Amino acid sequence: EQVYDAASIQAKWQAVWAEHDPFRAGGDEDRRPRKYVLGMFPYPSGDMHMGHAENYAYVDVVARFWRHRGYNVLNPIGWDSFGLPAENAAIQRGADPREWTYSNIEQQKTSLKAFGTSYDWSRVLHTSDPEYYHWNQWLFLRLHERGLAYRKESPVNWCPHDQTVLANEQVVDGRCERCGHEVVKKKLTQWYLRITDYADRLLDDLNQLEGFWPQKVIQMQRNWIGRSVGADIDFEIEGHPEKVTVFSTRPDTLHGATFFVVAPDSDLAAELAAGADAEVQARFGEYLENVRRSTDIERQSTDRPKTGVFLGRYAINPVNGARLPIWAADYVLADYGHGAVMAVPAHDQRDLDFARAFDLPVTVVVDTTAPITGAIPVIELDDDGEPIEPEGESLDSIDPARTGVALTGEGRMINSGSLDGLSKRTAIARMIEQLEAAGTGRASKSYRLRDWLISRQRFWGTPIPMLHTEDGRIVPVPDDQLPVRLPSVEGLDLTPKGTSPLGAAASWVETVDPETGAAARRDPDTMDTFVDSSWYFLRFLSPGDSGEAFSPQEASRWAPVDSYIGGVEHAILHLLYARFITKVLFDMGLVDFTEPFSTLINQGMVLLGGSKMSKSKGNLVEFAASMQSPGADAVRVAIAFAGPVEDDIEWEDVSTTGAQKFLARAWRIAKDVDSETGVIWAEGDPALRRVTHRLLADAPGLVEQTKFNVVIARLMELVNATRKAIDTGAGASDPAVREAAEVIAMVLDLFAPHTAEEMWEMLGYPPFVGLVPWRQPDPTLLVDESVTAVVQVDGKVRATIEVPARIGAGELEELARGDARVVRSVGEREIVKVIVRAPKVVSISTRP
Ligand code: ANZ
Repeated sequence: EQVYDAASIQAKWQAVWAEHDPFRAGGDEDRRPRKYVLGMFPYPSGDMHMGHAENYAYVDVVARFWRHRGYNVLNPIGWDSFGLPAENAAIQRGADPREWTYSNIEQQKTSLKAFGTSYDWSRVLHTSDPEYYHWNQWLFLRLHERGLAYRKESPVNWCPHDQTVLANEQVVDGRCERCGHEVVKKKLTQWYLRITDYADRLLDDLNQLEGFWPQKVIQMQRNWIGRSVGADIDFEIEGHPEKVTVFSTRPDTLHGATFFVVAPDSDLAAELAAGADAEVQARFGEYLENVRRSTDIERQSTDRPKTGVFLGRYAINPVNGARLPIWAADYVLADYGHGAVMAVPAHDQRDLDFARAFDLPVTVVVDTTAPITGAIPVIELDDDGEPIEPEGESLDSIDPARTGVALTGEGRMINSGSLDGLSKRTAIARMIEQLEAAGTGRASKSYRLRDWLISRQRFWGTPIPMLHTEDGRIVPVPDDQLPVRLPSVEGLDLTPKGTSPLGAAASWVETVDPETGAAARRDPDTMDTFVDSSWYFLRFLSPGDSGEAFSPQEASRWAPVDSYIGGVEHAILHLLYARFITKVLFDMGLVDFTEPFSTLINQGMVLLGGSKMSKSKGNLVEFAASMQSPGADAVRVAIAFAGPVEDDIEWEDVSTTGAQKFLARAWRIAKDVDSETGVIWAEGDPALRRVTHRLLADAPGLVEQTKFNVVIARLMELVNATRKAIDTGAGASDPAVREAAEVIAMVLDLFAPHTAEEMWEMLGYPPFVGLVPWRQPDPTLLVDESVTAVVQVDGKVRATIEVPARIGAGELEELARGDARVVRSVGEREIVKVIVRAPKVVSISTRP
């Protein structure tokens, strides 16, 4: 007896697919509508594990689904092959990062093919190929021309272990995202991309993604951009030539400002301290030393005792001339707003904590006990349900100076001159008007988002295509001299030293200014790899094109990506950068859309023993090994069946044995059915046909909602019903059994493509089941089963009616009242009561 042999089925179909390449996207001549399905491309940093498998399995479900639905599907794959993981691994092994990277890519390609993925393999790209990074350099030059790439010296996040600069996003809880070492600040001159110019658009355009991206990701993007609306207010400083501006979201509270705080690590703090006496200078210097050692996270922590130094200087409140003592305190950050705040301790908790720590005055300017018109009063009830008279809460009883709790709620302005009596909202607007009229302030916005630092002092990345001339100019490498290729690694020491290893490649670094012919040096830094991944989805549309980064025509045909699938770890950085670059390309007229990814699907993580699978934790279930046993299809089914896509999967709870049994059961159905095609479905058993057609009707919606596990559950239901029909019902020759077997093969293709192809062949069809159009469900088979409802009038059965089993009470009542027999029996009498127990009984009572 022939048995289900996963390994040989897998090998057989992979060879057929490799030969015929059936999943290549259609070209210009293809008239079908298009879908662009993309999985976040992998790093070639070693062997792949079940976390990767999960991603590729889901991507393949979506790609295969749209093919069945009649779309011309583009589902490409490439490698994000520059970057630190490869470089570090190369350093540890003393290998050439190039050789190491490309051999990993080969290994991963083999694994992905063994997984039965339906990629268009003709479009593979590697970001570390000069053919690719050529266009990173091109992109950099375009950004530079538009003033969006610039250099500045600033304190940067520096990982002393990896000896490299990190973007804010790569610092997690004050530590290096890659190696976990504590990050310190260091001053360097670096290249930045001006993403802050796009802050408003990056924020506002999130609205169009609502409902298409996970809400969590949209919120993370919003928080990361962090737009605050308020005012800039200018303060005179005694004995200081220039005014100092602060940003405040609460300009209404300006009369309540009782002191002034500057970030200790700001230039302003240094200037103010320099003008103070020797003792202040000494104390400030000591304080600054301590501050330098703490991270931004620590500084913003609310439960940390407030520290600070009085600088012996005063700021003048522009509305009332009050003298506000100036302090340097680390809860104010140098790089947010203007690095200085007006402190309003009555209404800001951080300011209040500080005021209480240093005995500074607290002035209440918003009476939060005063009712605001339009606000709905909250009336509390006592145990007897009687309203409790409000305590008559007085401003005194909630005095922040005593309670330690700042008054941040709604209320009416007091102690604020002409603002008195106004609500917070009106007062904010009024104060901004007054400041603008007096020329001492203006409406303003602040953002948490910072410009994107892209310089890396590492070898394995895209060289920045700029030259430093002998006379101190910085000039671009001309387009026709791109790509600036990485030199050979030979003779270079890659161990991190804080300067780029490329600087030591003398014959590479030393060149000439293309305009003057004078000596010049190449910029030795390489680009953050997030530059590479910010536009790769466009390169897939015309890979290998040596004349341009991507074809705008192809982009307008295929892009934006319809379904983008990947891990939530990329919720901020990668997506934000890709959105930014897309908007720049839009402004350049190269793409006709402003958001790169129309739908985003985030899969959960695969855990082993409760923690994320990762090489560093050594808890990998290796991908390549699992392809041998239990096999690709079983792994894919088990993953998709393990739970909702967005949930984490505990690998120990995943049953590949269960999946194998299910696949064998499905396969056996195809084996038992005659290989005779072309039977007349309508002659088949209607009960089984109903199960089949309900799956055909429901699965598309379920797949679109990424409820893959439910689709598998429904497939299992159909497999069981079909087996029952074969063994104890209509028998294997019933057309309904054959129909069910065909539908099982087609839907199973989403999850277990090898088994599905095998079934399809056993059912007598030529390949490829992956390209078979979705069968239309027969609407007559989707109608519910019917039941007989009884209608009584005054206790006597007057009618029976056939109704759908799932009929609602209202609908049933309407049918009953409209039935001719019921109408006759009610006659002229008045109906006083109708009791409905859907779907079985309607009982009508009447009176004369
Ligand atoms: C006066 C005030 C009164 C404030 C009040 C708040 C409440 P978000 O919402 O995060 O943007 N601030 C401004 N620059 C700062 C900096 N560099 N470091 C730390 N704090 C800073 O916060 C804006 C508020 O944070 C600003 O509004 C300012 O305090 C403070 F009842 O001004 B506010």
